[in-house]
Amino acid sequence: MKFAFLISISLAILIPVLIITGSNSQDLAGGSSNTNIAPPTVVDGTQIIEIAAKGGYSPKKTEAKANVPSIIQVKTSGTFDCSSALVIPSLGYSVYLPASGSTNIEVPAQQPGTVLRGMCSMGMYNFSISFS
Ligand SMILES: [Cu+2]
Repeated sequence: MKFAFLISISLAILIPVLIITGSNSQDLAGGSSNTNIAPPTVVDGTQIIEIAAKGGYSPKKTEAKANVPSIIQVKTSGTFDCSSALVIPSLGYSVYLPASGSTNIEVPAQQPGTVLRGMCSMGMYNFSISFS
């Protein structure tokens, strides 16, 4: 419990910093004004990559670390459009996201230079995560 408390304290300090430092790159990547999506962070050896899904995906481009197992956390909030039908072809993964919530997708460590692409089932919306 004490550990969890320390984590939440450090997150409370870290998250505003991450949002401030990440805001420039997110704007360049097409903007994500509606959600508080943090850039990838490594927690206990696992990289957390946040993606928002609603009327498309944001950020559209994410830079992540290679050679670390990752969890893509897809956040939905009143998502009733087709971005809730998510496919990641190279992982053979597809899911119907809940209208609101957070869905974890486990991704094994990726080689440097790998670009993981996700899209709605119709291929209309997409995002990419570049590992280096
Ligand atoms: Cu679609």
